Amino acid sequence: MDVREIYDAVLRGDGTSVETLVKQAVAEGATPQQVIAESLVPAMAEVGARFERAEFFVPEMLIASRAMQAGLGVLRPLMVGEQSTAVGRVAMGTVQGDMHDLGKNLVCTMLEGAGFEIVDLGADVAPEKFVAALQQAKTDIVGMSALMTTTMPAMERTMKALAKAGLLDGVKVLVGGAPLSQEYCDEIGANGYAPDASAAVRKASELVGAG
Ligand code: B1M
Repeated sequence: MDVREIYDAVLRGDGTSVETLVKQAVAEGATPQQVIAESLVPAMAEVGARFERAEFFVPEMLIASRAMQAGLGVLRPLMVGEQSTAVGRVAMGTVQGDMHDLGKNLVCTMLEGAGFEIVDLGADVAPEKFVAALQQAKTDIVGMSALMTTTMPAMERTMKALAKAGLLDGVKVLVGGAPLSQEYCDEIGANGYAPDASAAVRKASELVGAG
């Protein structure tokens, strides 16, 4: 099967076809990573490009993202292994004001696949919610995702809230999301930046000393 068919189905926002085609691709020997890298992620990049050209609007972006999520739903069980002892515990959320959660979900799935235990705080996570999550249970890493330049400052606010609550000792902060950079990571005092989900796994392993 041509992975292009999955790409086209995501662009059409046809979740049912995406689900069927992803199952078919896997049955024919494609790896989850291949399907993600060669069809799902490029399709969302094209959705973004069409949005910028005013060919797509928010509803089209939304149905395309649901279609991609349907594909990820098929792949998730194949990527998440059964490990008896966790490599580390990660509390992960998309920062305040930001509803984009596909990338964060993908990072969570890949981390789980690599043996991390995930506490998924969801999207639009206020600094206080990150603080409360860390006060509730010890985590090795706090992961923050931001997809918009306008929500990047929420990462800095969260860093400050964590520092004020005395929670930055013994926990590493990992950040990521399309508009971020290593420079921004350094600027806000986070411990690691990853441009994509595979890099997030490498960086998280490094941060807990397992890399
Ligand atoms: Co929005 N959106 N969106 N959107 N959207 C972007 C981000 C945008 C770049 C589109 C564009 O203009 N080209 C633009 C932001 C511009 C800016 O920076 N200021 C934008 C805008 C403007 C908006 C709205 C304001 C539109 C409006 O209402 N007028 C609005 C904002 C809502 C809000 O958050 N408050 C909005 C809404 C939406 C939808 C709800 C419709 C939908 C999101 C659905 C969802 O996530 N459940 C949506 C979508 C789908 C997109 C695009 C098209 C695709 C994002 C995506 O899911 N990509 C996006 C354009 C684009 O990115 N080209 C766009 C696929 C995903 C797998 O990749 O999220 O980059 P990504 O994650 C990667 C890496 O970034 C990294 O690893 C992931 C996997 O490899 N990564 C991490 C991410 N988090 C990480 C964390 C880590 C490490 C790595 O460690 C912790």
